[in-house]
Amino acid sequence: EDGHSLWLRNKGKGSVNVVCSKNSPTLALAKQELREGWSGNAGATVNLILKTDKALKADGFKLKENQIQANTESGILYGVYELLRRQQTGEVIKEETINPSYERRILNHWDNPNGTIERGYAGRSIFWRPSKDSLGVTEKDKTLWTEYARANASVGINGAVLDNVNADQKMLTAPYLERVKGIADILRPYGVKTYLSVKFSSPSMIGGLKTSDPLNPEVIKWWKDKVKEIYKIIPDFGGFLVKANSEGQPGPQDYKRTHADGANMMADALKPYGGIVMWRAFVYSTSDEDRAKQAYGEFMPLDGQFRDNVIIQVKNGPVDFQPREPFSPLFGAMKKTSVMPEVQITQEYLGHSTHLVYLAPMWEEFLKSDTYQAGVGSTVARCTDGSVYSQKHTAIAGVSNIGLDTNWCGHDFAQSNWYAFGRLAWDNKLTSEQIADEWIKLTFRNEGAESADWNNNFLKPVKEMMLLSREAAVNYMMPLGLHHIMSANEHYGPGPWWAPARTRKDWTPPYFHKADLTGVGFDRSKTGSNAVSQYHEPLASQLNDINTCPAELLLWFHHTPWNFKLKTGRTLWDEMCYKYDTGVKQVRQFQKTWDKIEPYVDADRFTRIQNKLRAQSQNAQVWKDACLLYFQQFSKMPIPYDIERPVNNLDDLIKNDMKRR
Ligand code: BDP
Repeated sequence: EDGHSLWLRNKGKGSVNVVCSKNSPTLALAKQELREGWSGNAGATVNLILKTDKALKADGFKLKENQIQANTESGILYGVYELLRRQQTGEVIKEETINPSYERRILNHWDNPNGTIERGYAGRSIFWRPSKDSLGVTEKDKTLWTEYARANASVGINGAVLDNVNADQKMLTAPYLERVKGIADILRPYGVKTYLSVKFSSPSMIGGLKTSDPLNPEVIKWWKDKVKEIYKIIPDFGGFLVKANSEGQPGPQDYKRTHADGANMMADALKPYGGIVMWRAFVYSTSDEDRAKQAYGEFMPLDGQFRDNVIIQVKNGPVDFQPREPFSPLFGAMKKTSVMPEVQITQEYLGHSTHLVYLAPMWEEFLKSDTYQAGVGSTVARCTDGSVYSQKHTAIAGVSNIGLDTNWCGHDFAQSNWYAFGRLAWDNKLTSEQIADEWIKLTFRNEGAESADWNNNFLKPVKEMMLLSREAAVNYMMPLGLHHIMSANEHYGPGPWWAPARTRKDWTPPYFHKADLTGVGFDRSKTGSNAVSQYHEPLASQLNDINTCPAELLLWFHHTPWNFKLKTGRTLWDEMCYKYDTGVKQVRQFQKTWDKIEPYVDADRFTRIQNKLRAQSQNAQVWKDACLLYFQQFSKMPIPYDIERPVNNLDDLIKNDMKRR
């Protein structure tokens, strides 16, 4: 059991007649899936009906027990996957109209043309290989890409950006575009569009021009020609993703132009073909300004200046995919511009593919956050899916966690995060509980599993473990609003001490935790950096007041005295100690839970996951010891005596951390 089959392991138990008047590659797949996966009434007939229906969006469908109706072929395919999933998980199948929350549900692959993956923890790229190897598409490539496309389609993902946001100009040269075409041809029948991250300075780097100034006529022409060349070979190409003037990447500001100038220039080139530009708002400079405030500061003045085929892609939090952040204040605030959320599926800051961390609770918390920007109930979900503001295009992106590892994601449970991203992108109102339930059933329930027994002794405890796992990680890594205190560069272990004089301050943990003898935390209140003012009332005031700011974000917004009394009755220092300790205990409990389910799972997956949980336990202990012993130098208070003592020395932890650099 190598985990390669993901959540797609159920073979159908019955026969079915599929009636469909049309044929096409996509419809052929829909029929094949039904025949191979059918576990409804044996001998039943299912009608697949393509028909224009105003109640349905592009990928939506009407579902009945024996019928799927859609406007588009991909709608039919999604209907088939929905029907089969419900059969397999025992969910009711009643007459329903089902539309996706977002028009575009996209994976961002941070894959480099040489086959490495930035922040990838599951092997090398499935799309790209070391440059000494040919770019030719092999049968093996095709098989893998087909499996990849099918997995995506089964959860509703309909787009893939094939290369890193730190883009390589090579990607827009003919040999690479030829391979992109090869990939697109395989993904197409599954309804998955291809997109590319592009380097803003491509015209000067590969086009022989002297500039990449977005207002220069030759540059404009270069992009138009390049786009034409792409659509000639990939007629359904999705568009560009651009990281500009961010972390050293080139951009329009290099030519004293704005983000809008840059994005619009590309949007105009893509417009005739229906392509879009996803322009990232992940920007911050070395200014003394609070890093958490900068994206808002740069993009808000541009609201309303973007073409309607530009979508501003905003990370869920204002800093950078930390275990817990408040939502980025840009959500809901940009009212005249399309905005799309970007979440990170790959666990850059959450234990890579060693820690079991189910991320749906984090995304659910984020999507359900109320921005108040258009009154109560203006959740991030509703502000981005077209419910609150009319947007020409809606989208959501997740930074992929897959690679060439046989089980795709490195950790068998990390597959649940790929699955969950797709499901939430399809329906941003789903609960993480529902998604975990589905995923466990599809991934672990064997043919013979006796229901009540399996439900009580496998499904229930494993689901509980998954649902607790994100909070556990927050507890043992960065509780109470702490953020960005990880070890530098690799972003795996703890590193609250790291602050070499030469390094940009806003890359070092002390910039973010600001621990001193008086307290700990970043003062973003009105008397501090005033980041709170970027939020809408009543949230701004709630966050601004140390007494009403939610405890889980306390140190994000307030430099808090060590002896500050929390609602729990404990001082901040004691609370911090208990949080770290709880995190360690939770992982120890996960180990017990997992050992106990041994009779219900194959030996391969059992052992793999057992080993990973051991490593996670050790790591959690290191996080706890490192952070408590480090912060204790400032709090100068004892670790509450009912808590397990640290087992590592701070000096050793620091020495080991430095050695790894
Ligand atoms: C950070 C990553 C870096 C990415 C950057 C981004 O550490 O590798 O390039 O985000 O999203 O989280 O552009």
